[in-house]
Amino acid sequence: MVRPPALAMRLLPARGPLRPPPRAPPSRRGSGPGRRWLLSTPIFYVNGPPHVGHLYSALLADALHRLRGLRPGAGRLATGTDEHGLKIQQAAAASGTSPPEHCAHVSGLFHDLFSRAAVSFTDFIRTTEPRHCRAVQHFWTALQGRGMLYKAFYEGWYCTPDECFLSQAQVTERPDAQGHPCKVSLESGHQVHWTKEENYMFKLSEFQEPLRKWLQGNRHVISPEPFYQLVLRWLEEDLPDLSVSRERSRLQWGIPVPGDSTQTIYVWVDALVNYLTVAGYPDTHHAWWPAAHHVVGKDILKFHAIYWPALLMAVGLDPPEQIYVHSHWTVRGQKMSKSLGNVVDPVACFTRYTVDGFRYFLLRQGVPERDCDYYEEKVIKLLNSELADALGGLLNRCTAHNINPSGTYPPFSELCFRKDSALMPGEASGRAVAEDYQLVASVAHLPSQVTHYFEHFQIYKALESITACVRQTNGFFQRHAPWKLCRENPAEKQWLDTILHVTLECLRLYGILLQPVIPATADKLLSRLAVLPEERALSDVAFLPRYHGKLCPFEGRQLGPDTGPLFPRLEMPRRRQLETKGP
Ligand code: ME8
Repeated sequence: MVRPPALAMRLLPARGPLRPPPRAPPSRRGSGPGRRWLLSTPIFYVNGPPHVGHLYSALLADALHRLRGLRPGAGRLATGTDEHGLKIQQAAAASGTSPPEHCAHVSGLFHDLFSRAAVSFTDFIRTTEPRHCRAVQHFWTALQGRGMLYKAFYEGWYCTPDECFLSQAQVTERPDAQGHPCKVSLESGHQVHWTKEENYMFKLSEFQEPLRKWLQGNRHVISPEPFYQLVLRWLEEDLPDLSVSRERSRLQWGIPVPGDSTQTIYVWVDALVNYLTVAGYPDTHHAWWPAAHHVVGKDILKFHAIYWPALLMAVGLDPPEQIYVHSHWTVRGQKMSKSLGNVVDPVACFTRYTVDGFRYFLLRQGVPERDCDYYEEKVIKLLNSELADALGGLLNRCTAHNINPSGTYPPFSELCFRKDSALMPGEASGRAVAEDYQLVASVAHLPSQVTHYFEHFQIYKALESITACVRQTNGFFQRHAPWKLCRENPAEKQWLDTILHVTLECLRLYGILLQPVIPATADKLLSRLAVLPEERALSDVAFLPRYHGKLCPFEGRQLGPDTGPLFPRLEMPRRRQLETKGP
């Protein structure tokens, strides 16, 4: 039986009621001028090589970090590897190497993947680093110093693949591969084992009310909203104390409990403290904490939204400012798993679709609220239609020599495209028509729409809006058919230049807004438009200033060199092509 936590707690000195800590002042929160943010991905287990799911978490955090970097403020992005615990100890044994060698190798694979994927991390933490061991031991000592730990006999189920303890209600029985009955975790389906040992317990049960108050006072702290509601529901259930150490005789690959050589710190406490380590804990973290914004998968929400805030409150620190949660990628409708042989290797995807192509696909198709499905045809169809044809085609059309022979950012004419607010009823608007005014309004609104969607963790919606505007711009170009206008006729030339100017302005804006998602392609686009690196921030975005009677710094500028198609058209896999051709 699991020892009832309340019983053990009665032996401890009584303490006053716990209150949730006050929030940080608004100036230090995640939005507004001069803001700071410490974005993080989960730190990944090194029991196997990285797959597309890990990459997705990193890309979400990277895109957010890059977008915020386009505005004033200071930010960091941390990622890394979670290297302690039974599961890693076992993985090293299975691969015939020592844990340190095994960890160094797999951690290197994550580091390489993220570097190759252009994830702009500012820190890559490994939990085996001395700075982290020091932070964890300091954190442990702080918990102990505040009377938050006690020793008790723990008896219950432990799931090594998930590295977590489970109650009877969280366990079920299923046949294993050989058909023998086997106890598994209800949530993950992984096998569990009965453990009985003396551990340190954390008084998690004391934090049920403070956690509820914290969440009720910060309605947007966990997004998307359904995950916030889920955590509130969890908090209505019993919240038992948490075992936070393992007997050293069973687990040697971990950080020892300070002052007790018989115990190893539980791998999840070790892992969660990484967010403080990267903030400089225990010396300089106050400069960054609590401006922590964690991006996590739904599988580890409980650890981040319940255990972690409680542990932080227990040492007198604020909970994180923001927890962004995403769902999972499946492959052709199936969960990714080694046994099914359908694990998607991101490096192979970079070769197939390019780095930016795969970044775009994951961020455009990934909807954090629900699981998303990956299959090759879907990626190719999306990239061909949105990046190669719509965006690349548009750039091609307005820079092609036959239509823009001088290769410049041509002048805008107020006479051809008159400001709609200046028009008297019935007065002609030059050559612009109603849809053109709609285009200008949509594109002018786009930067605020995109930043709003990013900050609400709806990057896919931001990309949807950009794509809709690209479509509208192609419509504008098609509608006015500038290739039919005669350059020798001054009135027609004026209108032709205006069409090109408006289109280039739209493209400039799309280039700036796409930087967080497809950095290399956006750079290529902006360089082709001769937009200098120092002209690519959100403050430089002012769209179509000439329409508002202001100067346009790009007007008359020579375009940058033509370095080929913006994005390559991809071939459908042969097998599928044949399948879809029919008889
Ligand atoms: O849980 N789709 O590490 P982990 C999308 N070390 N994302 C996925 C995914 C999928 N199919 N599979 C995994 C751990 N992920 C701990 C974390 S943090 C202090 C410690 C992503 O290697 C997702 O972000 O099992 C998930 O939460 C994370 O990888 C789990 O990685």
